[in-house]
Amino acid sequence: MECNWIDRFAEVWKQFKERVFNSEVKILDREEVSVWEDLFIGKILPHLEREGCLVIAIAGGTNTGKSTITNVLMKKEITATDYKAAATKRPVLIASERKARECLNNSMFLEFEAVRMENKEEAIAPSLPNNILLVKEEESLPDTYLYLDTPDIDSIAKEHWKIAEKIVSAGDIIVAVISDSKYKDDAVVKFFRRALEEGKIVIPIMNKVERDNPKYHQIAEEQIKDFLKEIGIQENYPCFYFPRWPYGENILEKPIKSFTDTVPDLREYIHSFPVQETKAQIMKKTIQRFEEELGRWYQNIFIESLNHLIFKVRYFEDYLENRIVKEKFVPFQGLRLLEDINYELRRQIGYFKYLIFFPTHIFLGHRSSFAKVIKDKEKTEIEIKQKHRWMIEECFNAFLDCLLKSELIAEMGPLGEKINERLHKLHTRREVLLQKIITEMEPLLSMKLEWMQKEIENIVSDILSSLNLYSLYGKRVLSLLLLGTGLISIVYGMPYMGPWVEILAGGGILSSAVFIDRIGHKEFQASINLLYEKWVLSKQAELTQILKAEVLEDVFQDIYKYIDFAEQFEEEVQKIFNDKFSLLGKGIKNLPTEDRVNPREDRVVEKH
Ligand SMILES: Nc1nc2c(ncn2[C@@H]2O[C@H](COP(=O)(O)OP(=O)(O)OP(=O)(O)O)[C@@H](O)[C@H]2O)c(=O)[nH]1
Ligand SMILES: [Mg+2]
Repeated sequence: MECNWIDRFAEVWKQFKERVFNSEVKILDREEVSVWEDLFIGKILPHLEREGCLVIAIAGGTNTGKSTITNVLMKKEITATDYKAAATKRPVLIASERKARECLNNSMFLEFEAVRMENKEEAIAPSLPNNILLVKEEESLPDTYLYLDTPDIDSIAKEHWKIAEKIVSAGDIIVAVISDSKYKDDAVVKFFRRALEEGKIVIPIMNKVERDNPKYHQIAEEQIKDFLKEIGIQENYPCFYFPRWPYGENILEKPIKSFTDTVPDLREYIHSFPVQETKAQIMKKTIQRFEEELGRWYQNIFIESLNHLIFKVRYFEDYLENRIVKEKFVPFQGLRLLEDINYELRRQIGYFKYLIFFPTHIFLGHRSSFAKVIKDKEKTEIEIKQKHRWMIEECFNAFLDCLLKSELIAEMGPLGEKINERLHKLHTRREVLLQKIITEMEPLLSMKLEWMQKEIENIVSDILSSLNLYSLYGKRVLSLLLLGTGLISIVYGMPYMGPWVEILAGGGILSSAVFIDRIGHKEFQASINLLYEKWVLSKQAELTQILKAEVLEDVFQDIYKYIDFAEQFEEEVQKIFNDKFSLLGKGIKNLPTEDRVNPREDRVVEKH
């Protein structure tokens, strides 16, 4: 069998599980995972490492006689029986010396901790931990058959269900011990139906059949057929029965007969299954079932919940960026920076060149706002600082309020409660945190006027290095030619034209020159606006980043961590299973942001 993927998946799953289930916040449900995990850890993994052996699990409802039947099969009083319900508390493995040793080395039943059973009463002792598997050596058994006495599957003690499920996942042949009072119980029927779906061989045995009365024998046969129908077996199938022997009688040597004489005693029947073929056949079905269950969980639960969390996180990130920072934080508001950029531009290009480029714009916006405030530099700087602080505070408060009131968080159940707890903690230190955010943001803003001046110089250098001035030169040459032609036509006249026509034509050509000049300037200005806008956006992005790191990543830390782990897991799983199963169709969605968080179209520049 090709097993490479199994080992790789085991490693990837182990890592993911350790990270996710050890975390305080529960995002994935263990119960939902166990549907395929029991099969994987309980059956597929341990099978890989060793040559075939069949595990025969004796299972059934409370008090039906599972332990008694186990003992009869072994012809020895190995496991304790009791008249009380739910007596067997922990599973008991009975195996040859070699297999018992393997099991005690904890390499066969990975979900259990195997311990040697010193005396049979241990199986009914209530104090042992849930994950204990009691191991009893039995020299009469060959290495190829291992027997398991199990706790009841319909117990009042809930931990028994889980144990029994795990044990049945680990089993190959399940002996279904039923009694006349329990053979159609819902839990019992469901349990064996699932065992069949997993490809196990189910052998039913009706226990405590009244002896010496053919009528009861017949009733038992009908009941067992009914049971078979309930669990989904229609055809003729070997069924067994065991009489209700009187107390005190030695029943250990008694045969467990089938209803038809063609099938031997249960012990012989079990040992007649060819080990390798039976194992391979069961394994194939188990893997198939594992694939189905893993696929179902992966698609419907894992990917769904991951997408859901990513959506929520992105919702808040977008809200912070587009609804809060972009609306409330406009760096150096009131300083008319765009004009300063134009002023600086003219300085860097040189007035003469600028005059050539844009003759009609030479007098626009020619005074720097820095130059205007330079007289009262200190006061202005304090004002700028204060204004920025207010803007940052406003963003911080708005974001915190948005989180505190968010219905999206309230909808998240226990995870939402944890987030709210963190939010309230953050709320109590909001002053300190705000100060921290301001301190982080201020150096990024060039708060001093001369720093700002430097920044503007840099923006202008960027503009000049990125602009295509040649196209401007082209336009300029054209507009100058037109200008010249217009002037010549007015001053010197045009051949064969009257004076009025000359003035009109000359005026028209001059207007075209101005028109081209205006278009040139407009395009030029648009590029400046764009670069300026980029600069504003980069400052806003810096504030968004700080607020995200200090607020969102703190209160949503569990979700961020989980998404990180889950995405790594998802990537690995994709790699492992891509060619193997068609279970990973959907993947993580590239989630569109909702309308309510659509970035606003109104550009920041227009506010200036
Ligand atoms: N007389 C008689 N009693 C039986 C027979 N089989 C089981 N019992 C009794 O039924 C009771 C329960 O038997 P167990 O073998 O402990 O049943 P179990 O299914 O293992 O029960 P739990 O472990 O509690 O779920 C015990 O008191 C047994 O002695 C039988 O063939 N004849
Ligand atoms: Mg028992």
